[in-house]
Amino acid sequence: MATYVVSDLHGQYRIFKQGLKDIDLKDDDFLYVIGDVIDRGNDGIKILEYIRRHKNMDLLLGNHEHMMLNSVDPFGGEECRGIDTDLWIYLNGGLQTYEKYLDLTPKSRKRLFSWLNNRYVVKTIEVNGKNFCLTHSFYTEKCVNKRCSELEYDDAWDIVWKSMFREDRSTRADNIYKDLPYTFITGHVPVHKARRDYGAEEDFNRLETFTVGNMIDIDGGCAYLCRFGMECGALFLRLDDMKVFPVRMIRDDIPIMDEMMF
Ligand SMILES: [Mn+2]
Repeated sequence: MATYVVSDLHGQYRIFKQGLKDIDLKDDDFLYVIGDVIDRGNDGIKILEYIRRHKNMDLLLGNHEHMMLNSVDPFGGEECRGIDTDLWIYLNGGLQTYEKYLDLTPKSRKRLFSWLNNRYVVKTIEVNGKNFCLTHSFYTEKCVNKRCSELEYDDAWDIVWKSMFREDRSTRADNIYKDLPYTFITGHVPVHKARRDYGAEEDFNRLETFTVGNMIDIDGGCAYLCRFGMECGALFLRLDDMKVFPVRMIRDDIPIMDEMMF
């Protein structure tokens, strides 16, 4: 019975399936996907549906799912007029996801919306006597183990958008999280960027997790599209023994809308 986490798949279905094969996920294992399944790549809706249908997987929301929830019609209609519509469709690569979403029947759209809206934003778990806090990006006490539907827009926004690996120094991992009794597992900021911003004396183009204090970044940069000489892909992490299973992108994985890079 092992527990795995992965983040920021950004529509890369091949990477997702390859990762499941590599970790050899069993029925009594569990995989947490900690946000940003959709956008940038083309198959986000397909991955969301795959997670929704499997009992040994769950999703925590990322900023991309949060934007989608605040753009599309909660009742399965075709309209996209929520408060995040411009941010999602025009600025964050939501268009191809929205087009795939429209291919679903109204009933399936409504079911997907309601499932998404009932996912956690921050979740604490214990594995092998060790306490982990899973979050797409940020931490506030009031959001711990709360589902998106239970939270105000601004409270969920803080969790999925703010980052411990960027912003100002007051939100940085080595400042305000070090006294909390968890190992934090987050995504949102690709490890290459986090490693560079922290001035790590390493080859920051490697596809490898990045640890600062009690926080581990596992965003392998599926949204980066192998540009700038970086090794991109997904980082599946087994929490039982902290073994990392990297899945590298290849040129064929590059999404069609490649102008949408960040
Ligand atoms: Mn993100």
